[in-house]
Amino acid sequence: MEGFRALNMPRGATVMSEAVYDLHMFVLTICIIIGIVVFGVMAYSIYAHRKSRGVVPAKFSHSNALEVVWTVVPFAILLVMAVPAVRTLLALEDTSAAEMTVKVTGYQWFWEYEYMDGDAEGVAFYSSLDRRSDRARGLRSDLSPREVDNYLREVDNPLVLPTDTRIRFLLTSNDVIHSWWVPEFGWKKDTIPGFINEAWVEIKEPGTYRGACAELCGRDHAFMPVVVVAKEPEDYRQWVAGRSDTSDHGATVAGREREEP
Ligand SMILES: [Cu+2]
Repeated sequence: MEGFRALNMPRGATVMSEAVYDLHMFVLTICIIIGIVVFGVMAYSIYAHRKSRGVVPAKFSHSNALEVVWTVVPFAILLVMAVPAVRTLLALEDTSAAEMTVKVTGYQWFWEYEYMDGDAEGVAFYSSLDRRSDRARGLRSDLSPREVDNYLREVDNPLVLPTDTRIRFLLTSNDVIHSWWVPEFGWKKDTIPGFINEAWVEIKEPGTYRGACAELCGRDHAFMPVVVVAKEPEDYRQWVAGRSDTSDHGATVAGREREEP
């Protein structure tokens, strides 16, 4: 059963990813019922009305009643799917009533996170590929990717967020288009130079959530993973307290010296 479930879309870890999952299951159920009915009628017709039984085909060519039915019924089914779909889409885009805001900036090839308000205001840091992944990715490296936990899926400074909190993201870029993507959050958003996109999450369970840049952004596109560590609000506050005076904004990127942008 577990293997079978792996074929389905994951539930994700946020309020919206679950809403998206529920919508997906609702529409999928309707599709399966339609599939069973249509193929069932087809199979029955092929079997019951076959030539060898001597069935004589009907000769009529038009039926107003039937045409009305096969127009109105699909239309009604589409409406039944459209209403919850639009409702979910609007909720996904509604970044109002956020309890805190994090600004995400894409760079070639790492991320910057800035906490915009609350206790964490002023906390800002770069998040780049962890050193062991960076070492192992070289062609003639002494370190094998097999020896690295979460190879290419680990960063030096993960984004730390509180659970059960409505968090707004402001997403932009400093050079080319990137895309910030954590599959378990149920969305991905392009980060575009000169534009600010918005999105939001409310993470339900503490844990580590991994993603990646999802927009081909140049040579090291494959080497800018996203790691989010979700903590209980109390643990998050402790992290902020221990963090705010030691912003390592000037850290190096995976071992290489880098200019301050
Ligand atoms: Cu990128």
